[in-house]
Amino acid sequence: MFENFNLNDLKSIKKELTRFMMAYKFAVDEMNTKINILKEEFQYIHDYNPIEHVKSRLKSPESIAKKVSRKNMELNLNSIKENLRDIAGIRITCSFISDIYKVSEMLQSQKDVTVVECKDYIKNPKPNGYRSLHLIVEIPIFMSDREERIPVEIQIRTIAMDFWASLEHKIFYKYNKDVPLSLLQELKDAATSATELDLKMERLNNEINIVKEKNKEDEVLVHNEENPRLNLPLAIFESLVQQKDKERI
Ligand code: 0O2
Repeated sequence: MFENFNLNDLKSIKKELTRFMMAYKFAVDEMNTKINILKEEFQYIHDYNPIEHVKSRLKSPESIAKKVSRKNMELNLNSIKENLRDIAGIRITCSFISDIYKVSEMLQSQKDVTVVECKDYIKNPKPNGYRSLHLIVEIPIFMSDREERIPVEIQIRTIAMDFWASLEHKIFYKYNKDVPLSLLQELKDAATSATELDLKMERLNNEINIVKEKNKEDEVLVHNEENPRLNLPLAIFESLVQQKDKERI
């Protein structure tokens, strides 16, 4: 198949393809680092974690080729980079709808993150009931000889939205995209139930938070083994308190 090609040309194409895919892998790595930092910081500072799970994936070269042909795009790296913005994908699952917007805000406000597109399928669900917040962002990747801005698709959803989307995806493929009408209706009903569950859980969580805030007022601010969040050495803690006192004068 490659007999008409020069070996050096083939080697250079292989190298170009590897570099192309590697840039997306680095973008996923960098996004995962950003998300892990937010997760850890939130846990330490607010004693609470808005992110339940994170999954990431790189589209395989085979799926890229299929999508290029399905969308009638030109099969070259420039066109792929311009038109396929979900080669690097991250899915973040949160417990509550408000957490989705918090996480999205925190990511969007980072200086090196440029938001290219935001689709809010939570405020405007798809007709089949699909809900999720989709962002396409671009982040810079620094390599030995160049900097590239790479697009990453971020899907942020609740556990209930994720449960629904995975099942819908499985059914869609099981029936080879020709799902019986009755099943589509049941899926739509399930999406409504998932929305109701999300809203109910959010309400309950808000009530719990009010009680938590009230209890916090009574929290004893000392070095305390039951409260590792405040596990600062007493001397540092005292010195910081004195400093604050001085600043107030
Ligand atoms: P995969 O394998 O999950 O990546 P485009 O991304 O250009 O093809 P579109 O419609 O503009 O098309 O993008 P959109 O609406 O942002 O959706 C992109 C991704 O969201 C999909 O990726 C799915 O992962 C998910 N998604 C969108 N709609 C649905 C839905 O109705 N059900 C489920 N289960 N997932 C959905 P891909 O490329 O389809 O596949």
